[in-house]
Amino acid sequence: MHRIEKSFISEENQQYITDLNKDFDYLGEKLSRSGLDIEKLTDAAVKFQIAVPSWGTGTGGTRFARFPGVGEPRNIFEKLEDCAAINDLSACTNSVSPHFPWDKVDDFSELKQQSDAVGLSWIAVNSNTFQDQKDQAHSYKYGSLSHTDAATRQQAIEHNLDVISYGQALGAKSLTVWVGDGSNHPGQQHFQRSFERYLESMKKIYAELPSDWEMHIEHKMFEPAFYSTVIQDWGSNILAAMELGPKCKSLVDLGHHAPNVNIEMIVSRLIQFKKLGGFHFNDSKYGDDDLDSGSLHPYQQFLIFNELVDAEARQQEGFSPAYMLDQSHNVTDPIESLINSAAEVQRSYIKALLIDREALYAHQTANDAMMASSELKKAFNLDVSPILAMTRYRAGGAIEAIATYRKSGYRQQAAIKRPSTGGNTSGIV
Ligand code: RM4
Ligand code: MN
Ligand code: MN
Repeated sequence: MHRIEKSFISEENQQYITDLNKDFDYLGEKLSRSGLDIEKLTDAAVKFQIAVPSWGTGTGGTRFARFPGVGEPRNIFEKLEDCAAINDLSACTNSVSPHFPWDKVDDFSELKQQSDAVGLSWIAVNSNTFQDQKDQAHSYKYGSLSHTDAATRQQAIEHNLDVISYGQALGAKSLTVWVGDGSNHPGQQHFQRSFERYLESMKKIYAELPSDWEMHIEHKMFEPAFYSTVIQDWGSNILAAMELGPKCKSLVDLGHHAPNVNIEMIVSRLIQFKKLGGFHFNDSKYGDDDLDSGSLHPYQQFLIFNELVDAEARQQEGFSPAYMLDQSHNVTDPIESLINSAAEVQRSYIKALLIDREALYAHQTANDAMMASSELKKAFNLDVSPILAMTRYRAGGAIEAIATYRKSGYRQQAAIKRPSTGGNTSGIV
């Protein structure tokens, strides 16, 4: 397998460790003045893991074009190599979320062996009924699980059941369902009937879910349907999840909301009703742009983690969300974007751990808006980079992950080993 040697990473770390130790000690001293233990924070950061989407390892592209990079992975085995490189450097991405049929192979035990060998596991298998595959009997042009035609719905149901069986072979424990079903013209679709058809189909999938699995529903405001989508918002999402049962939960993709929507409050509601299944982290300015996590709205991401850490601290029942990235990398090397994004999400988590919860609750009770918001800002404004770097170092990753990646020549070697085949099915997400 194409890999970055551990010995190379530790040699590279040597040039940074002296400065890191100084920065870490300084930060530790500063934090201790507020009663915070840097070692505890570092332990928490070591435990924090976020999954990489297999489809994110290739250049995404837009509806207009895709400009592929060199040495892109051409199949799931090569995507797995890239995921291993990301985890070897970042030390916080030890699982992969695959997408079918893009990642379908004949022998899943071989794939499982490869992932075991590089220390990666599989979580959240994704179904795809938003594209037609060749030799497919019924088209998804007018929908899939909610289609007006029963045979098309049945085909979409069976695909989801197939995906569950692939996931079982890989040791995954959840199915994520996102459908592009919706309409482009007012009047095109009967809102209630299409939602009823969707629920009827989903009930059939839910009934076949292995006992230790969860099913996660992902909503999306628009695209490819530009007037209405069947699972448009968190309202439709949680209604469907409640209708389906306790093993069905909502998944929050940050890019799938209307601009200015208060996502952190949605997260709080989902936590309260035991319906938070997980996240697809990314960032966006206009719509589902799938920009790198934290690249534009790091404060929003921090506020989301404020809710998550709060639930963790209160030991909220039924709280165990799955963290995943879901981004489209158009102009960067996907490996670099994924390394950076994972660290940015981890950063939000660590900063949220700095919040003095007792003080915050007291300010909330006293209706002291100024002090309550200052409490959050105090945590957000602290630079926790030394904790992130020390976490990578202690977990065997790279102190300077991007610089080490570039120096390793991984992409240049991939360009030689993986000559372009002209197509990458998972582009344009
Ligand atoms: C969608 C959505 C889903 C992902 C596809 C590829 O916009 O975010 O999570 O399965 O893209
Ligand atoms: Mn998504
Ligand atoms: Mn999306």
